Amino acid sequence: QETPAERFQRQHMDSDGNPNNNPNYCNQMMRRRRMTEGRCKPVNTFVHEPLVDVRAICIQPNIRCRNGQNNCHKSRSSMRVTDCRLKNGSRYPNCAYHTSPAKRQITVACDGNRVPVHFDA
Ligand code: DGP
Ligand code: DGP
Repeated sequence: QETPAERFQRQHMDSDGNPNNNPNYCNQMMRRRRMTEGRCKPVNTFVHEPLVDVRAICIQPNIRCRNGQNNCHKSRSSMRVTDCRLKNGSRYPNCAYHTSPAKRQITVACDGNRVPVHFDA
C-alpha cells in the first residue's frame, strides 16, 4: 500500500524532468503518474529539484494550509516547477493539460516525520 509520502513523490516529484520545449509534458506525466485514472485531476504541480531540497522545506516554520491545518511550510528559495492544468472542455477519459514551467516558492504539508505529504501551493 502506498504511503502518503510515496504518494507525494509520485504526484509531485520529477527531479530530473525538464518540461522545456515539450508542450506534451503534462499530458504524458499526468497519465504516467496515474492522475488520469477514474477522473482527470484538474490541477497538479511537478517539482524539478532534488528530493532532499523538497524535504528540507519541512524544517521551515509552520504556516496555515489552505484546508486550515497548520502543518504547511513554505520554501525559502524559488524552485523549478511545472504547473499542469486541465484544458477547458477536456473530458475524461481524454485528459488534456496545459504545461506551464515556472520558478517560485512552494508550500507543502509535512507529516510528523517531517516528510512532505501534500502540495498546497
Ligand atoms: P484553482 O483554485 O482552480 O485556480 O487552483 C489553483 C490552486 O491549486 C492554487 O491555490 C494552488 C493549488 N495547487 C497547485 N498545484 C497543486 C497540486 O499539485 N495539488 C493541489 N492540491 N493543489 C495545487
Ligand atoms: P495533493 O494535494 O495533490 O498533494 O494531494 C495529496 C493528499 O494530501 C490528498 O489526499 C489530500 C491530502 N491533504 C490535503 N491537505 C492536507 C494537509 O493539510 N495535510 C495533510 N497531511 N494532507 C493533506
